[in-house]
Amino acid sequence: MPKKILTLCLIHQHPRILLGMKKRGFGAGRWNGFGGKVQPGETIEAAAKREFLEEASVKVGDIEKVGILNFEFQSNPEILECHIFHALNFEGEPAESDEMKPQWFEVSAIPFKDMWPDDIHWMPLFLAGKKFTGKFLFGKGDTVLEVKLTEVKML
Ligand code: 6U4
Repeated sequence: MPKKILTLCLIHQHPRILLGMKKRGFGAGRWNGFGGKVQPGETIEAAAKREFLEEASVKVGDIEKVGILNFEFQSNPEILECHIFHALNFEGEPAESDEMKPQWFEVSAIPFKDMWPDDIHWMPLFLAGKKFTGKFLFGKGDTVLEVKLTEVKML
């Protein structure tokens, strides 16, 4: 089964979180963290930092891996393995790019209805500083058909 490694990196400075509106490509029209595909020869951490810089002009410093989620689609045999990071510090003012329009949200007002439908499941763990692994199966129209989510001590 082919597998694609993706990164997703979020800045959470309580009580706010930085999200970006994806303007094109996979997941366009949804608010999300920042990230993308890991390039050949690149570490997953390096990819997470590169994507944040490309997408929002933000230079993240220390990042911590907090989750690994597999996204599977009924209509496509390719599995997306998404590595989720919490950025502990950063430099620069978030700025719009061709791909993303960044915006700060209060954590009490995260726009889940305009996000990937898995986010509402794992975001509470993320916001609570927990680590997790899991698997989501998507059907037609990105409906969630199956959820497996486990809190873990280490990744
Ligand atoms: P390019 O090559 O830039 O056009 P694109 O197809 O836009 O790539 P890319 O590389 O930006 O995709 O990667 C998709 C991003 O969406 C990654 O940060 C991971 C994230 N993502 C994918 N599925 C997700 C899901 N179910 N839930 C979620 N984020 C997801 O929260």
